[in-house]
Amino acid sequence: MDALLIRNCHLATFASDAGYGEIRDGAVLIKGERIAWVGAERDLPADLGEAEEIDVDGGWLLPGLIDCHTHLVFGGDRSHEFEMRLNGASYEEIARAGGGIRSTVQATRQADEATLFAAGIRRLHGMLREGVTTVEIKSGYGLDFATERKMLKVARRLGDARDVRVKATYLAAHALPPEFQGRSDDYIDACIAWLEELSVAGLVDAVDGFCETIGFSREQIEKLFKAAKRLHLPVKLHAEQLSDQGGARLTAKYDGLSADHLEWLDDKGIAAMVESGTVAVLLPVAFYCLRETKYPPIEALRAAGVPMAVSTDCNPGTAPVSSPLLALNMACTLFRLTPAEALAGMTRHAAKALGLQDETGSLEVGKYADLTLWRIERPAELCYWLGGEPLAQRWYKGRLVPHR
Ligand code: DI6
Ligand code: FE
Repeated sequence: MDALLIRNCHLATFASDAGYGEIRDGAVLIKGERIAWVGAERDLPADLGEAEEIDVDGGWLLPGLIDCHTHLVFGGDRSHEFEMRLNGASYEEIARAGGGIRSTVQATRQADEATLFAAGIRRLHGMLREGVTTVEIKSGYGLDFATERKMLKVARRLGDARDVRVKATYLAAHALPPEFQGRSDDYIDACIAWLEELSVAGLVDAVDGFCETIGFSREQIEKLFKAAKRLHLPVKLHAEQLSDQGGARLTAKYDGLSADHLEWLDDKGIAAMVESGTVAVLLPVAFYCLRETKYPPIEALRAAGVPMAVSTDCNPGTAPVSSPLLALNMACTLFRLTPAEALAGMTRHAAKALGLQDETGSLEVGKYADLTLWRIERPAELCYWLGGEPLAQRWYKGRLVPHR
């Protein structure tokens, strides 16, 4: 088996729920696709066997970053709505007037697979350049069977085309398409029928929805979650983004992987998430772009011990961004996460938000060797510096892979 020893580095392992899990003057041994040994270099066992060695000159080694909530496959863009908002219209007003998610739906329906793939790969490159080794990609701009399938296929193809793990999430319950106007219950039934077919085709890893006054009710989402459970698919939810709908509680009831956004989350929601082990996914770029003033209850989540993940939410409406490092900065600057919390939120806790906690997200023996090497003096720099391309190398499943 191929063995590789990375030495002369500092490690932020994120091997426990607290802090960076820092090891100065560390080394990592990779065998095949997995981490075989991690620790201080002076403790390296004498009987390592044959291993290729690389000296990385005092760089910092972290787990590969995990962007656990993105909508990176879509047609068109929404810069005109950005302009409308600057002229005074609100996100809800634009949505009600047929803009918002629906305008991206129209553009995504019209785009062929090759166009969606080409646009998706450009955004994916932005993430790889900043150390991403796992990304979740949602459907939800098709809202009909053919286009939802097209989006999920493009997500799978992106994972095949680059050295990155892609998790595909079915988000047909994102908005009501015009052909179902006034018939939202019928639309949920259609979403369930399509889900059955798409999951049999192996295109779905998890099921998501938008539980909101401009999205779907708790009862409608519950019906969808029941169908997901019948198909043995995990669930997650856009919950409490614009109002308190009890979405986090509902997600917890179905042992959801994550509840995401959470600006309006209350104490009952937090208690339910503790009970079910559901991750809180924080999306500070959407908060910033919508100029929200209602903050997610960070201190209460922290006090309750709910794992907090941080993600880009890369989407054309509320988070036109493909920079995970910018999301880390905003998690600190806007939400007052510490850099250690923010980085754990894009490694360890993001893995849990995708059900991958035994596979990736920390530097621990047995996990996939998804690693990033950074030209920094300390990990906090990754949250502090805006831009700057600090990534030196990226390994995916034990292989050194391109990041540009
Ligand atoms: N909440 C969001 O922030 C994204 N979806 C959602 O349910 C925004 C999607 C969009 O505006 O295109
Ligand atoms: Fe989202």
